[in-house]
Amino acid sequence: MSRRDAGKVMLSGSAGLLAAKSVISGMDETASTAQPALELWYRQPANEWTEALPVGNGRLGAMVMGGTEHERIQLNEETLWTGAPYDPTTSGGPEALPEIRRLVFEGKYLEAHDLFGRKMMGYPTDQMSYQPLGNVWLTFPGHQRATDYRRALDLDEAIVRVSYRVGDVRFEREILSSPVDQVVVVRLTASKPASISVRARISGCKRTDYSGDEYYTSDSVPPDGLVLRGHNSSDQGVKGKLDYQARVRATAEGGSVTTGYKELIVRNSDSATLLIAAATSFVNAEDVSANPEARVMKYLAGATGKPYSDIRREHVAEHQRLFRRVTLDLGTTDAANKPTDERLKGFATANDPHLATLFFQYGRYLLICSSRPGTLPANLQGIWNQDMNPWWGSKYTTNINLQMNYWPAEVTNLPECVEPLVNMIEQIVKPGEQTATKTYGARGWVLHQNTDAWLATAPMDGPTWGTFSVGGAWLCSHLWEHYKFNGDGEFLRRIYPALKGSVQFFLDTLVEHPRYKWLVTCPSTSPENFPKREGNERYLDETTGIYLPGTTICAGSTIDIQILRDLFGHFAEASELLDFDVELRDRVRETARRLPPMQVGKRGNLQEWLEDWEDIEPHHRHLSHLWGLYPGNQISVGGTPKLAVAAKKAIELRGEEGMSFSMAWRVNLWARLMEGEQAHRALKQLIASAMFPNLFSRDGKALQVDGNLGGAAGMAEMMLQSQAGELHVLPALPTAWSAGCVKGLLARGGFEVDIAWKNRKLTSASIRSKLGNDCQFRVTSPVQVRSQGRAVKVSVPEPGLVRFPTQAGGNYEILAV
Ligand code: FUC
Repeated sequence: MSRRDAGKVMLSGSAGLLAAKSVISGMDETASTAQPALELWYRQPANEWTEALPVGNGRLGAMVMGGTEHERIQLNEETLWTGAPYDPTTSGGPEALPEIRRLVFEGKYLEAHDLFGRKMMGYPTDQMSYQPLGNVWLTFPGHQRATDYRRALDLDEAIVRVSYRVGDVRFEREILSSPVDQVVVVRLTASKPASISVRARISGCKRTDYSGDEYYTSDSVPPDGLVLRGHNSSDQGVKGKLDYQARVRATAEGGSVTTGYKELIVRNSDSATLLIAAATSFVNAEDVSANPEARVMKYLAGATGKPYSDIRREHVAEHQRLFRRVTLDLGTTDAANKPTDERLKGFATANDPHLATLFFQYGRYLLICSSRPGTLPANLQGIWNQDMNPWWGSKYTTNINLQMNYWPAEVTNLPECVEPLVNMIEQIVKPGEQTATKTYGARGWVLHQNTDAWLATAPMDGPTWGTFSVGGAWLCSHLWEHYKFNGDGEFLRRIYPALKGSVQFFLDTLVEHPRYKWLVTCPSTSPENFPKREGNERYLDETTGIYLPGTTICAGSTIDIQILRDLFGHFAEASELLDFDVELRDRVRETARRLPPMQVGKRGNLQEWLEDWEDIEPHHRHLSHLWGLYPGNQISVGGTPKLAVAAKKAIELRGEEGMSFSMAWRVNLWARLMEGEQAHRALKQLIASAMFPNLFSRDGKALQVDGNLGGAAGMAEMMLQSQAGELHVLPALPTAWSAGCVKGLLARGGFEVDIAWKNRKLTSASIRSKLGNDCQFRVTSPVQVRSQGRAVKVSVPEPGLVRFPTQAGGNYEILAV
């Protein structure tokens, strides 16, 4: 199907119609040059996994290397983790807690650290790891000498395409992971009949290090298939209880399909289609009783006999239903004609605004491909992982990374993609209650700094990391944000118990600080950052056996308090809206008043801790104390100018470099400070220095998808903000994006917004009101508001703000006059 044909598929939805214009024709009101296709492309196959191109349907992921003679398609199924349902929560915490607190308040941090490690830490100390499923290997005899090679990932169709020439025959390969048919499909075509010959094998993965009691077997399934059967790995004493299976089935037009020893053989066909299905026995975090074979056979039965053109069409339509809601044009230069790896190499010095556009849309693509309704949330690597022992276990790290994955979801018009996160939060309340009771003697629920597919909630990794007790409270802010965007009262009712349970935990565990008299979390930490304190030196941590620069343990870190201020505020508002729990609401408001204020330190910085400690590592990757600026909204240039200055200072003290999630966070922070140039510098730094050739963001050596997703969110934040009860368009526009157009961003209060600008000035905005709320719109120069051809009467509540009523379903044009 050509690009133009694909466009027809999506013309059914109204949002799609809008989007179609600029994507299909490449034209736009403001852009002078036609936009190139939204694709990552290369002139050579991938050598490394971090050059391969990802597809995914939320559950089933594949990385395509694109070799000509030997193709490797690396597979993931998102529920394949090590271990089995387990609860690492230990008992004995409540008895030790008063002593741990006393030690912290007396400044005996190392003693407090060790006691926390002995009495409150979960066991095993680490959680379970996300696993690769296997590989499909394709051999195309005689294809080693290919010419005219091209490998591309089309973001608009969610298809990887590999094409090349051997002799006078042009070969093309398409690979997709269909959310409709729940299979990965490999389609092989050639320009000459009878040219497709391929041998396929499938293999699983083995751990080469410890705890290797996992196994797999592979075999052919005559007359047309392969099967992989396997069992997952035990991990740190948690016995593996997951079975998995994958199957490949081939159909071909012309020629023959047969099987050999562990091989599937297609000979002399005109074209061929391989269907790859996979599943595990995972049902949920408590249940692993599903039958993977039954699941796989069902997926295969559904897709077998369906023409590839139908599978493809339905796949593309379902992808575009989400993907095409937002279009972006920041202008295009000649650099856009180069392959993606070359563009990346030159990006630090090049003028290539279209690469930023591509990066933005890639972020949206990766979220769509790794988090769809009914799936697990996107983990540290989304769903793409080839390692049995991946960095950080490829888990759900809840002291920034999981949350950052969802930063772009609302504003870039992918609210459905949040559903897996909402679901996880609902599910995690139960184990979180166990941990609250057994570890703290408290009501409600708690989640610390990490979780996994089994929803472990205990403190983990050692006291330096595990004293972060607001991971769950932070997740609750995502529930609230989802409500702010969709205004759905039913949804508010649905999430209320999770908010309430989180609130209850902190009502029971906040303690009065003996010196300051504020209510504080204790023990606490500011994620992973070691303050300079007397006695903080090289220290052998007895829980993990590793040397640390002292301990991070403290009372009432700034991030804890910021998160709790929001949690309490959101809960109080929710209980008011739903008319629930009047007494509890009063108590929560009273408690919120006793939280510490944010403080400014001696360097003019927003303090990271209650005390004005400096950091052992001043350029530390986490920016936790800036939570109140972004993702929170407790610091703003207009509302709290002194704190905004202190926040700016705090960002500056962290320096201008860092790995991907750190740079992505900076983009959002600078955007909130309305510093477009700084936001753009951070974005350039992120793209130029923290990306693999396949545009996967990296934390040191490994993929971490948070940098992609947080970066995309930051770009949206530069173009539209709505956290202050008003639409603020172009709040942080850099000179590099002097003209442009974005369509389909979402704002809190139920608005969908298109914005066009020239010379860094708004030319027009178009607002679709979904809920009929009044719209407040921030302006820097006079505008006219029109709807259905008529002027709309506006009021001016304060200089720089216009306000007008809207009707649900109404369209409003804002025109610069
Ligand atoms: C936090 C970060 C690390 C990494 C890990 C997954 O611990 O500090 O850099 O991102 O999460």
